[in-house]
Amino acid sequence: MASCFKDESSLFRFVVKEGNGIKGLVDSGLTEVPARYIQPPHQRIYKQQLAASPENIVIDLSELDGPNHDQVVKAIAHAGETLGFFQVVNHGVPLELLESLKAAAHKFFGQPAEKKAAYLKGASSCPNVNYGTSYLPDKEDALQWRDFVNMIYTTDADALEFWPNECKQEALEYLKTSTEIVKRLLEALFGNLGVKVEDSRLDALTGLRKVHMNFYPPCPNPELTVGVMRHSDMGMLTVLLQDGIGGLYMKKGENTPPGNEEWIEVPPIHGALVINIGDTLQILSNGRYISAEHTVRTTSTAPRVSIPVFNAPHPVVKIGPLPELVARDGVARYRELTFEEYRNNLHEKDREGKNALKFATV
Ligand SMILES: O=C(O)CCC(=O)C(=O)O
Repeated sequence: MASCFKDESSLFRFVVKEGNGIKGLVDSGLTEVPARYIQPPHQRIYKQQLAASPENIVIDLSELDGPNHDQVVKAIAHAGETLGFFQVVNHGVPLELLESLKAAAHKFFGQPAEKKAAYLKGASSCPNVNYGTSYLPDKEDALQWRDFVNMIYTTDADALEFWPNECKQEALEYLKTSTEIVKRLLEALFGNLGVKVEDSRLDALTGLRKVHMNFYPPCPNPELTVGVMRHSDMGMLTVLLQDGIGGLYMKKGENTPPGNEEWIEVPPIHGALVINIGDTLQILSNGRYISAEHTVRTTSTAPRVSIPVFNAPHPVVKIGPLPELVARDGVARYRELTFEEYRNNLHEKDREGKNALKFATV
């Protein structure tokens, strides 16, 4: 442990309560990972678990407008059915915006702790902005090696008034341009299933939108820690920008028995965005599309940033398998519940892996 922390509670106060985050911990001259950050072995990924032939599907979204439209839809659907993730290029989000987003994230996290601490839960006077570290540090035995700032979208005016100055313009533009990607992908994914989902329903299913900036400082013992533990995203689709450091891993297949899991590294591709299927889309599609279980490894070399936009239903929106699919499949694999019920279950239980989906499974 860094010499200035005499025990675990002073470390916790410094990192979590005072808002110094892992960034502050690393800046304090840390040479060894504190015990509280050492993950149990089953959370880590070992070389022998890496898929021998990792599939990485990269889709040129501009081709949706051309003669290859049907093939591109098939490729999107295939990725959604088999892996639950893929990358997109020529997606319509300007490349300069992607660069300035990463710079804005570094600017936000590079500030003194007291500036960031203004957005800590409880301290934040800014509705819908939340800065923190790990995931639920009060409840976790082993903490995750990341700091984050989460910005929930309500209106442009609120975003411009309340989101942090260091990143609000970029985050808002990213949210708006990536919304277009989400619409087009959902159209393709539902179209492939032969179902038409009305625009108003799609808006409700993706109406809770958040820009989330993750900052993973370099870690002295990357083999002992994780940046983010294994989980799947709760919503419909996630659009994620990662920098060139690498470290994002997706689990191959859904039902592999423990011990036989294979993980695929999602290689950083300049200008590309990663798309993850979330649990809600798995439920709506009656299991045809699978949400991507993923995790992030840490590295000792340089800080990494990633910026997902989560697109989830409004809390009161009911989620359940689409009736056309239940009729066709002859079975509903999930029960209907509100997104709030689903989300609360996720917060109460261990978030590990895809445990949360069990709550909705019939
Ligand atoms: O950093 C990444 O690449 C993934 C981040 C993530 O999974 C999350 O924020 O939930």
